[in-house]
Amino acid sequence: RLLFSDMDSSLLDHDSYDWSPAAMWLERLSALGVPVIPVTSKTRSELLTLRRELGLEWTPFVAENGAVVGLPQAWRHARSARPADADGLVVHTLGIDIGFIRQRLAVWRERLGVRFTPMSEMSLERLAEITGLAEHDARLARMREGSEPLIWEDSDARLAAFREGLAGDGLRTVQGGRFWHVTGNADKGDAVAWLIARFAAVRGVRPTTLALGDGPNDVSMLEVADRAVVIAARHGLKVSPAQTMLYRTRAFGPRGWAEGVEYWWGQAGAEPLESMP
Ligand code: 2M8
Ligand code: MG
Repeated sequence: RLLFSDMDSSLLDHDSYDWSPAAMWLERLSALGVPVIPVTSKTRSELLTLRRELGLEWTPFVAENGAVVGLPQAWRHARSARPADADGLVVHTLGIDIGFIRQRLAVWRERLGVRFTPMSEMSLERLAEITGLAEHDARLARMREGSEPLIWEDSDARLAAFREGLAGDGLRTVQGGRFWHVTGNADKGDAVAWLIARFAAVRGVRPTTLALGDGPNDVSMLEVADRAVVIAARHGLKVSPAQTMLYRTRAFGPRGWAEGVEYWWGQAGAEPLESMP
């Protein structure tokens, strides 16, 4: 089995970034060898720290909404010639270079005369204030490789024109809890499908998969998994995946996360972990 999970407002509390209500499940899944795979808007730099704290150094991760995938040793093809980096990871970039994204953002800002602030133009203090991250963590959030978050400061109608313009450049815009994220042609769903195929190729079996998320940027990932959980959130954004095996939690954040895993894989769930071969 594989579990794919969004981080912000899902496994991590929206404001405090705490995950203690989900800690029991994390320990249990680790003990059973079920990989919990972070699939997030966060950067590779943020994840290198976070996965250590979560005890997930042995699992792959998807950063920047699908633009960056990190693979630990066990997930690599035996004949792969690609060398691991200093963290023991092989990193695949499925998206587009950040330089191109920033260049096109500047072009569309000029052309349409729209107002927005990309993360790269925010001071560290401002970013820390908006996100509630400590300055050290805000610095890691700014180390983007394949996606640019921005705060939209203009009308909805102009947002539609802006998104259309970017789409013509092959760029996508997805909505997270606080930011709009501009990415290349890879989304969370593409990255998760890629990882499922990789697992099947390396292990020779198709895994049973569960995905959990709270935002519009999670929909593509929820649709790729066998079972899905939409975690309740205060943002009120529409999250409606075309996925029939879907559970919506009552609790928010990490409490909702534990509720969702319990629903599908708990003792009274559809596929209890006890039944694992
Ligand atoms: C950003 O991502 C979240 C995802 O929902 C958002 O859009 O609100 C990213 O910049 C990420 O790198 C950062 O850690 C996070 C902090 O809340 O915000
Ligand atoms: Mg989220």
